[in-house]
Amino acid sequence: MTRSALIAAFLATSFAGALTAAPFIIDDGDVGASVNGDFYNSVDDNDEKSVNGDYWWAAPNTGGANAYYGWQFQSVTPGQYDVYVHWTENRPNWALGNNSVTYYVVDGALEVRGYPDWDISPAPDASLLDFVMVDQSVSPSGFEYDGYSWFKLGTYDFTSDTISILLTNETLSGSGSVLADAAMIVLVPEPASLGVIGAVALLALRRRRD
Ligand SMILES: [Ca+2]
Ligand SMILES: [Ca+2]
Repeated sequence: MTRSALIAAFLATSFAGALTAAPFIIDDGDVGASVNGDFYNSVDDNDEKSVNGDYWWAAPNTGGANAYYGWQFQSVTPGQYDVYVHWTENRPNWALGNNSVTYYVVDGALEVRGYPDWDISPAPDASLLDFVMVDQSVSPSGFEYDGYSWFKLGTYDFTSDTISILLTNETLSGSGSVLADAAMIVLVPEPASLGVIGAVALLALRRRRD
């Protein structure tokens, strides 16, 4: 094998490695999705472009009614992940999105509590990594996957095997709806694994020279 062929093989292997990190998506209603409080289910009837044609909406909690939506990715390989969310892009006028919606990123599980709490919160042994305020009055953007536009909340190191996203209807401003649709995680390939592949390629190259 020539040096250039080895490099080509190395690049192909690295690229294949990157491709194995397929995104995981949890849509509303899927296993791992949970809802509590005053969220209401809706289906696309006006080309809203929600994932799988459905979504949930809640009025902002200024009226006092709380709403919670959670997405839990379970049995994942701990590591670094890019975390994305999608909300409904086009909505009937009565359900315009709110401009101050907060998503919470949690390393660990969520606790879905019934009477008398009716809420969803990070489990006692989970860690809150971040909270990100987004403007749901405009369409999500930044990353295209599976025919949908996604908004990246961030890149985080997860030490547990459960990655959770929590959305509530607590907002700072705006009268529009809080929209719950889908969440997506993408494993970031470890530089170390690429280093191992490179070392193997170098060893093979050295062997050819010996
Ligand atoms: Ca669904
Ligand atoms: Ca959906």
